[in-house]
Amino acid sequence: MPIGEHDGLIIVDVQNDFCPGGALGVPTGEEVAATLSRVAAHFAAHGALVFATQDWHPAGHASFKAQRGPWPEHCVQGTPGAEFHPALTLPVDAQVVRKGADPARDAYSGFVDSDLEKRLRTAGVTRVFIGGLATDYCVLNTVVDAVDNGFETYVLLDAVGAVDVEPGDGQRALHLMAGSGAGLVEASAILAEGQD
Ligand code: VGL
Ligand code: ZN
Repeated sequence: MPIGEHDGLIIVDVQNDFCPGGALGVPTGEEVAATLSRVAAHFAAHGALVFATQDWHPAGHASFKAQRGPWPEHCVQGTPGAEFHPALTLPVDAQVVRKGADPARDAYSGFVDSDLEKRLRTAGVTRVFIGGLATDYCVLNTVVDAVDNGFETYVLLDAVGAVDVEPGDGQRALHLMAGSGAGLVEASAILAEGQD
């Protein structure tokens, strides 16, 4: 699948807290980071922009267990857990989009309480490819919102990883994304383009 200047890559929440050793570690987090680094370089080399979202909660966020939310404390602004995983290498002109900063409500989707949609439109992006963490929460919600906002949307099957609170959550999320109108593609197929 050839990548061009109207394409955008959205890398969702590839942060230490969603990788092994983190508060909500996805077992394959580091592989996802490495794969997305290669995909990001490929996009940059083909004139396509890269956006990276960052879950960015204030201390005492409503989604934390201490506040009767569903999650352990994670991705607190300015802490190591909120930093991008060291295996994620972004192009110099990548745009970072922070979300989840409202203390009172959660924002799984990169499009909620952020200017991601405006940034994509400003850049002339019409087609988006989405990978990252976690398949069953922030990837799912970002993908569904991208479709709802009218972007031609693809999920990078081999560049996502699930929290799987219940076994099968990640697989169910992929079915929901496909059902919402997103396409499913392998990052490896994009990277193979133009290499023979
Ligand atoms: C996420 C749970 C809580 C995610 C963020 O990035 O998928 N999951 N906050
Ligand atoms: Zn969060």
